Amino acid sequence: MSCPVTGRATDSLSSGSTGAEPIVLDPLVRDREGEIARLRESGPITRIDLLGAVAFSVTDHAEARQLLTDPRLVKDINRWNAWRDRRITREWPLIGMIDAGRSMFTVDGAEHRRLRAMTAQAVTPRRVEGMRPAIERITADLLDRVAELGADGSPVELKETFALPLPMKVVSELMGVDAKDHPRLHELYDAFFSMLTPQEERLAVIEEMDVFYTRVVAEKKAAPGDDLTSALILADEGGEPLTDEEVIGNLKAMVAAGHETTISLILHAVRALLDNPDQLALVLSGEVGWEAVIEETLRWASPSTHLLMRFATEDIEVAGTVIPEGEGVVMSYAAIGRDPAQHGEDADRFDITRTLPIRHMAFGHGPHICPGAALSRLEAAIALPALFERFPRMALAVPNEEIRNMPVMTQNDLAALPILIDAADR
Ligand code: PLO
Repeated sequence: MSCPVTGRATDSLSSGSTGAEPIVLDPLVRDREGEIARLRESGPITRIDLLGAVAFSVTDHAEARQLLTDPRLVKDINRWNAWRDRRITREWPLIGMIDAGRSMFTVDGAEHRRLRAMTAQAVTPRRVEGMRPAIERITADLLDRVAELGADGSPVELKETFALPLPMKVVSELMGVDAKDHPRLHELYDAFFSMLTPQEERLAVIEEMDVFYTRVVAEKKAAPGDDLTSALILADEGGEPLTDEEVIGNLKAMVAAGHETTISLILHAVRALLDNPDQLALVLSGEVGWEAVIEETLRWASPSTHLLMRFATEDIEVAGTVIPEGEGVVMSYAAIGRDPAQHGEDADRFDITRTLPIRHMAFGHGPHICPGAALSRLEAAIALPALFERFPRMALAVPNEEIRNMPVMTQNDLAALPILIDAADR
């Protein structure tokens, strides 16, 4: 059998790590649970092969926590041996995750603090609370549409109708992106993340995104609005305003992160609850709160599967392994969330009755910890109860086992989630 993306043999895909051989990750994510289990078995630091790029994967909570505050690991792609030696080029399908322009996502240290400060301040828990009315309105409108589509008893695809449009609308209100551009942005992100997209097309998609966001920033410069992009342009705190490239980079990062990850959180929470009716009953009766659902979903079904990538600026010894200078390090959050040393022997089980706070690391840790965490939690805390209050007899329209992941290596992205809004005999 050969891999549809690279044409290389895929026999090793199912066999896992043998001795010093890296674990070859499947670009089509046909067995996500199996892959997480193999990573966990060969952790805490193991080698993975991502479409021809071999990197160190961190699979355990404690080691991840330690490395995420280690200044010897940096985001600068020019510190990667494989990139410097041209073994990895723009032809590599995952390059857009790393070589993504200058933004808070790609720089470190004092520069990073400067790029991140304003954005992070705009999405503190207190500030995002101000977005509640807007999120409630968006949610209610989308639910009206879901109700309409499902009124005759036919299945409704919850990703397309609810989980996908919601985060894009919210992050666009925040950043000042026009609603007419949402359909094209959805297509661009789908093509960007899918490993089935031919690389030539992906590079064109990246180019189109750059052109798009460059235009948004130019428009905001000409006519500033009441949005975070305009605020980033106008900010001159400390006398050092952000450059155009930096504003564009931050805008790109906010929209991409706000969109892709929150879809995943909402869909996986719905799916897990519908697949565990006993747990759903606890939520609907008020015995367990939505916060527990959200935090357990983040732990058990982390939206980020593998976060690419950091690079060792010198040899780093961790848990008896040496990560040599110039090697890449991936945070495998899907595996980290399942660490029994952190979450107990039943870490593989979805269980909303775990004691809060669940100390997961789905938002990362250290200087790059997700600045949008409060916003995504608020979106989920509004969307999920609204959905289940509106459709208390909702059910999966297909068996849980038939729900597939997208062919996306880095994100926990479902292809679709068909539901029945009123299944009398759930
Ligand atoms: C997506 C392409 C953009 O042009 C640049 C970018 C910035 C932030 C990244 C995002 C990309 C991919 C998804 C990421 C996000 C930050 C958080 C999010 C990695 C590369 C997660 C956790 O999945």
